[in-house]
Amino acid sequence: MLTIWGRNNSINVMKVLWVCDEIGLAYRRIDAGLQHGVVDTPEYRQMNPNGRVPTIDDDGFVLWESNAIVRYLAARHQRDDLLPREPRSRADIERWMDWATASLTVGMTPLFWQLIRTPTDKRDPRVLAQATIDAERCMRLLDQHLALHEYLSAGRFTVADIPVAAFVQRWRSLPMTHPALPALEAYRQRMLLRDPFRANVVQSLS
Ligand SMILES: N[C@@H](CCC(=O)N[C@@H](CS)C(=O)NCC(=O)O)C(=O)O
Repeated sequence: MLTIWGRNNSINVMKVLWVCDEIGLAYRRIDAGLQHGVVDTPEYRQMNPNGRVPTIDDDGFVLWESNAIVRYLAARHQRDDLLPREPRSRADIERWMDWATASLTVGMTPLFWQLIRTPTDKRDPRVLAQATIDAERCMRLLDQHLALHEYLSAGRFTVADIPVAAFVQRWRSLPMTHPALPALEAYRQRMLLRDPFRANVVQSLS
C-alpha cells in the first residue's frame, strides 16, 4: 500500500496526488506539515530528515522530494507515456522538472508567501516586487515555449507538466494583476480538462 504524508494544500504534495490519479493508484494520505504538525516527530524525521512534505512509503520504500516521487511512481508503474525510458526524451522531461524547482520557485515561493501567508501590514513591498518580476519572467518563457508546443515535452502530457502546470495554476490564482499570456492560458485550460489536475491542484489558496 502506498502512504503519502503531506497536507493537500502543499504544492509539492499536490504533484504527488496528481500523478497518483493519472496512474490510477490507490493510496492513503496522512495530513502533515504546518498546522498538522507530524513533520517534527522523531518517526517522521527518520523517514525525512528535512521535516518537509511530501514523503511516501511504498511497501517499505521510503522517498522524499516531490519530483523524484513523481518520477518514481511513473517508472514503477511502467508509465512510459508519462516518463519515457529513451534517454533524450527522458532528459527533456527531467529538465523541465528541474527548471520548475530551480527557477520557477525563485519567484513563486516568496510571491505566494507574501500574498497568501503574510498579513497585508507585514508584507515587504521590495520582496513582493522582486518576486512578481521573477515569477513573470518564467511565465513569459513558458508562454513562448507553449506558443509552439501543446505540452512541455514529447508532444503529449508527461510528468514534465505536473510541477510546471501546478505552479502556473497557483500563479494564475494569486490575487494580483496578470499579464496576458495567451499560450500559457491555453495550456492551463488544457490542464483543466484533466480530472486529476482539477481534483488535486485547483483549490482555493490557503
Ligand atoms: N523540494 C522539496 C520541497 C518540500 C517543501 O518545501 N515542502 C513544503 C510544502 S510545499 C513544506 O514541507 N513546508 C513546511 C510544512 O508544510 O510544514 C519537494 O519538492 O518535495
